Amino acid sequence: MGPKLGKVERYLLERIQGDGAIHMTLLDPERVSPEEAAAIAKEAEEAGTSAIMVGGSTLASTEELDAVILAMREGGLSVPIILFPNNVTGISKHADAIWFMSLLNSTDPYFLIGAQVLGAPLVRRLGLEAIPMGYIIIGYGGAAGIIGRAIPIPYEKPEIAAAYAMAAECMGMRFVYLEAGSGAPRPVPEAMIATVRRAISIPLVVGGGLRDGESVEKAVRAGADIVVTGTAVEKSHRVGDKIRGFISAIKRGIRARLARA
Ligand code: 1GP
Repeated sequence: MGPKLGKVERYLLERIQGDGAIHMTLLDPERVSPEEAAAIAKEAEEAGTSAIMVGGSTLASTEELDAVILAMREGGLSVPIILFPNNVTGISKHADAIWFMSLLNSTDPYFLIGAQVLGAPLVRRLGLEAIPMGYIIIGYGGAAGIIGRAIPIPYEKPEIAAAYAMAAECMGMRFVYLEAGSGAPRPVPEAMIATVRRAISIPLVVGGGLRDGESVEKAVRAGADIVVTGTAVEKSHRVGDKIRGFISAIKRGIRARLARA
């Protein structure tokens, strides 16, 4: 008997199966106002993004988080809103689900299990769907790496990233996220994505520093099932065009993957 999957997780798996790989839009309540978030999310949904992730490495205000999510809801969003928490303050009752994650290469037990212990009773009480995920910081790492006290895995050590990903799968986590850090000058390298992809059978999420179609295509070609973009979308004046560009890149990446198989 397998685990009973929630609605959002089933939806993600179905979309990955149907499209080959999917795009998610990340919005940070410290970088966008509720009004901006609502407008970006709506445009992103119309352009084909599969879900909106909400969170940020230094987010401290649950009020700001709630306001952003409520504004998106009022805008009539139909794709799921998934929390991407940096801490217990990243939990909102207005979301559809939460990436219930452990920062596997943190040196601080708080980010491995401490915050999760504090947050789990609230997640349960609110009835939030928890999607277990192993979170691994790569290379640059950005604010997530510093706040999470990670020892980032060097870009040229894919086998170490694969070992972490295998450990995540062996521990029962159902997604693995390779995170180069928001705004990373260099995204997770293709060779690392490919090595991790071969090492696990659960879906692989890749994010950090993906700012153009070419980097998204490469990530998907190498084996990413979900690509996450935050900065590129937040900074764009034409969100719809930007996301459509990413989705075309995903399709090219899938075609290249299939052609190789
Ligand atoms: C950060 O992976 C995400 O947590 C997104 O990074 O802002 O560089 O797109 P960007």
